[in-house]
Amino acid sequence: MEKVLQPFFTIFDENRNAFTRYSSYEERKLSDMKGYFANEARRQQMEEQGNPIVYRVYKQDVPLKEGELLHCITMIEPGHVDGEFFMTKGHYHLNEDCAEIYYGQKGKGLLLMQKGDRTETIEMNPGTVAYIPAGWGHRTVNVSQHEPFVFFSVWPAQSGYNYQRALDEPFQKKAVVDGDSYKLV
Ligand code: PAN
Ligand code: ZN
Repeated sequence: MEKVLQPFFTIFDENRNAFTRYSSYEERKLSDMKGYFANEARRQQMEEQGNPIVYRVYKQDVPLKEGELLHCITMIEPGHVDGEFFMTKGHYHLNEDCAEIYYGQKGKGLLLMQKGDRTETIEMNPGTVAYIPAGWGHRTVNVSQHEPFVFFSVWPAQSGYNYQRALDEPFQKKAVVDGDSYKLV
């Protein structure tokens, strides 16, 4: 008999910026992000001088089959590499029929999306609900130098990830420090 997935819930812990319970945790340090920032020499230097965590992901695992929904919380630390803000690697979904929703919880971020030569940017504040249509590559950036950017994501369990494509077709827009704010270049 097929195993029945039990209903479950968790709670967003405001102090830890994480779910109270989660089935998997991943962190990405600067050492995991070779080649992602424009100034690779500076990234390497920062790796050697402490290798800070860039972002953390707290995920609820479900069976990877059509109909189920994956969801997670991402927390991007404040910081930058030679002016380029800390960000996620970014990816496309292997299954190009799979969309995704991001919900801003804390801090200030940008959602960078692209499809072919089209780019779109959505500023993410607490309460922003952003829709990433199927087929668009997506990356998030923390554009605060002082506080973490935290958001919730939910997407179809059969989406899969394609990180290589985001390297082959790099995100065209970069968010860089501009005084106490940011600008896109
Ligand atoms: C998000 C991302 C998460 C981390 O849950 O996976 O924010 O970013 P990277 O996967 O690019 O490292 C999502 O888009 N899931 O599909
Ligand atoms: Zn995604």
